[in-house]
Amino acid sequence: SVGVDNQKFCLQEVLDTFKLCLSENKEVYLEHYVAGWRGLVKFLNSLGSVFGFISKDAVNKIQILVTFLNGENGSQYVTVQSMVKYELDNQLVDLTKRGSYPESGCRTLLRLHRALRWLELFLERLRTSTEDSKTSAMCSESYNESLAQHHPWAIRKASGLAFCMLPGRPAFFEVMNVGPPEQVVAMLGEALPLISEVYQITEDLYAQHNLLDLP
Ligand code: 1PZ
Repeated sequence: SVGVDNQKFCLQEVLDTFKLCLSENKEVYLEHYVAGWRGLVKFLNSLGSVFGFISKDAVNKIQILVTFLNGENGSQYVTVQSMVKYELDNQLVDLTKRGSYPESGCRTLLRLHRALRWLELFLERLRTSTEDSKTSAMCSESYNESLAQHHPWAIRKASGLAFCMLPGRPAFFEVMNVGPPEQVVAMLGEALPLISEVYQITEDLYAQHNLLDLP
């Protein structure tokens, strides 16, 4: 029910979407990957408008991928594996500098993939946090260990300011709408291995094809 607006938001449903991402032979379904991100963006929006510049970029990237999925070559975009093969075989990716394909599926998904690493680190910190832990600190530590390495100074600065506006841990757990803190912790403990697996499979695929630094 991700994306159904007349229903109360629940982060568990969003994280469950990542369960659907993996096929039997461990390929990543783009449709569910994108649905997972849609749900996360919805969650981000519910935290306040200061995160608008972040969700705007995520929405833009989601939209690029959805357009490929629904386009005439949509059948090539069913999984991340088939997308990579199709775009590389047909030279649809700018490999070293921006050129004719500034919005390839491969480079667009790579941005979300890097953000998924941030999510993994952040949720793990959240899971093991205590009542007096600061969400802003957990968020910026996770960011510095992941996405920040790919962002220029201005974006790092803006992100740092936005993190300061995050609600405290109790309010943050409330917005997740999962239940009491123990239940949040249990839910995260279940969701995280799946998110890690989706991340690792994508990471290995991109590494194997030398795509981890796409412009
Ligand atoms: C709960 C707090 C949310 C914190 C989210 C942490 C991520 C901060 C990311 C800041 C992104 C700033 C806006 C745009 C950045 C783009 O330049 C880059 C690179 O794309 P390019 O310019 O090469 O096209 N975009 C990204 O790195 C993708 C960022 C997606 C972030 C999605 C966050 C979803 C958060 C879910 C919250 C549970």
